[in-house]
Amino acid sequence: MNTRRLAAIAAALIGLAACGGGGATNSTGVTGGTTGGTNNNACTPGDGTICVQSTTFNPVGITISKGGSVTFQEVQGAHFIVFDTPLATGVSNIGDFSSGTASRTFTEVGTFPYHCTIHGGVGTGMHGTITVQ
Ligand SMILES: [Cu+2]
Repeated sequence: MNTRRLAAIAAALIGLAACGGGGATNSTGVTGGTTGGTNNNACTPGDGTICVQSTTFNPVGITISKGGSVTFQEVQGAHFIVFDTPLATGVSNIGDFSSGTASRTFTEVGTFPYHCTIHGGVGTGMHGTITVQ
């Protein structure tokens, strides 16, 4: 009488789940800031906030009250933001913008256009308008 033995080999597969993305931790103390230029900043457009996205301002047009401020908030990309004519009194260009926020206060009524020199021009491409009433 023969006895057979069977050996069973079990193989286990271990899968590793890789998680991509995720928000960078900003330790600079700048609200919404990132030094990587990646799209990791939540931004709610409107109510005085202009989200600076990869090639657009959101919203393109925004209306605030006289004496109020607008805040540009970085979402993605590196930009250079300048105001066009007519210039609002006391409002300076923002210039290099690739992180954090920048606010400007408008003390006179009017319609004030601006654009990103990297992704747009006067009234074209990455541009926007601030209406003060
Ligand atoms: Cu730009």
